[in-house]
Amino acid sequence: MDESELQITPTVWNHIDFIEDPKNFTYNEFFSTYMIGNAPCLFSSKFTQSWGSRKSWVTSDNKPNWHYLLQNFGDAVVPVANCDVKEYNANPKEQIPLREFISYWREYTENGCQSPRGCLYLKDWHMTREFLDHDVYETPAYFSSDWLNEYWDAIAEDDYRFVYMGPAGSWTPFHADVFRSYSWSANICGRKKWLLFPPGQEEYLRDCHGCLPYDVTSPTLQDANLYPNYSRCCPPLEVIQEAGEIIFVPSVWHHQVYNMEDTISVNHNWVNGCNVSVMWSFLQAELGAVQKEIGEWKETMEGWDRHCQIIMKSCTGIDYKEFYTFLKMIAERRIQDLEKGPPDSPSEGSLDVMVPGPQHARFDIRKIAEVLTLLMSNEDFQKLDKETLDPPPGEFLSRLQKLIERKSCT
Ligand SMILES: O=C(O)CCC(=O)C(=O)O
Ligand SMILES: [Fe+2]
Repeated sequence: MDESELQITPTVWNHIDFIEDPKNFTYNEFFSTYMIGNAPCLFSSKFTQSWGSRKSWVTSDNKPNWHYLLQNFGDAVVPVANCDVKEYNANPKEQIPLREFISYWREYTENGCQSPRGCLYLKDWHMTREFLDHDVYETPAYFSSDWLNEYWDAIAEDDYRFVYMGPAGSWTPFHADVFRSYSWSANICGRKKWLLFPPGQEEYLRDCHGCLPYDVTSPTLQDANLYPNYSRCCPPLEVIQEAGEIIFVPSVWHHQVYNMEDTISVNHNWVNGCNVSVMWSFLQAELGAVQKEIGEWKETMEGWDRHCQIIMKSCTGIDYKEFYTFLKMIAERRIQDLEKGPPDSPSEGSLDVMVPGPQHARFDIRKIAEVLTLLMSNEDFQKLDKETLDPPPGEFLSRLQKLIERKSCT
């Protein structure tokens, strides 16, 4: 599956599957129907019932437990966006203590959702990284094949695990997720409204300059001079997510999100063998955009290709060399897992287990070999300084291919 294949998924979605019972929903089902199928779904609150945060962060009337949050995390400095101010299709952010955000929030609510500071939204707080020993939530096993967090945890640089907290009316503008990853998002308390567009529909939402909108509900989209293809766009899939429920947002599904009441959520972005080729398509598009931007210097600037990679890294968070390192690290870890010994779990021959096992490791290796093959045939990748790629990609790929033949990965 790559981005071009995603374009031909059905366009009209007016329904989201609701997964009611954890006992009747296997990893295999999630893997094949939702991750491979790149289709959204909504998990019932039974899936989050045992989480510490569902108890201690919420009062008996289902509101945020200010007292608990202040006592445990009040001094933490958190990123806060102003939903009333638009800055390049996003909202400007500031860093303030959680204590200050909560006192703002309480005042905002008491004043009928008004404040001279505007509507503030705490978002993208790397809370679990800061408070490792707190019982907040457990990542459901369905989302456990997560190469992004596995890689960034290992190099101890970053992670893609976030906490969001916002009053009724706070919202997230139209976007698709980082690296075109999957996302799961669970409401600890409160409700959200999601407007979801299947891959490809965003092309009809571009304005006459080719830019995507900030707010897909804005009446300006009806102006055919400004948004010439808007009338061809299907209506969004609208999903109301209740307290405790988890939404799965597939790759490249653009979305806009509203908090309908005081809401706290946790979310992870993740990539694995099912969508890594989508990430690779995205990285090529990002490099293409950089190359276009500084195209006029191509003939005169020494090391133009190297500069494009540097700019890409600073805008996108990753360059081609790091993407190779990322694939290599995940593959090496899977090889190690397989070498640890003969498979001892009943998972052999089946993906119908809750923890990724040997079958999954082999699937991962096969997918990495596929993307590595694409990477090696890419002109811009071929231009990278080979000395810095260790082991050389050709050598690494043939090692993977030998392993695949030997283990006859399916
Ligand atoms: O909850 C929000 O405001 C945005 C969340 C989001 O965009 C995501 O989980 O991908
Ligand atoms: Fe998102």
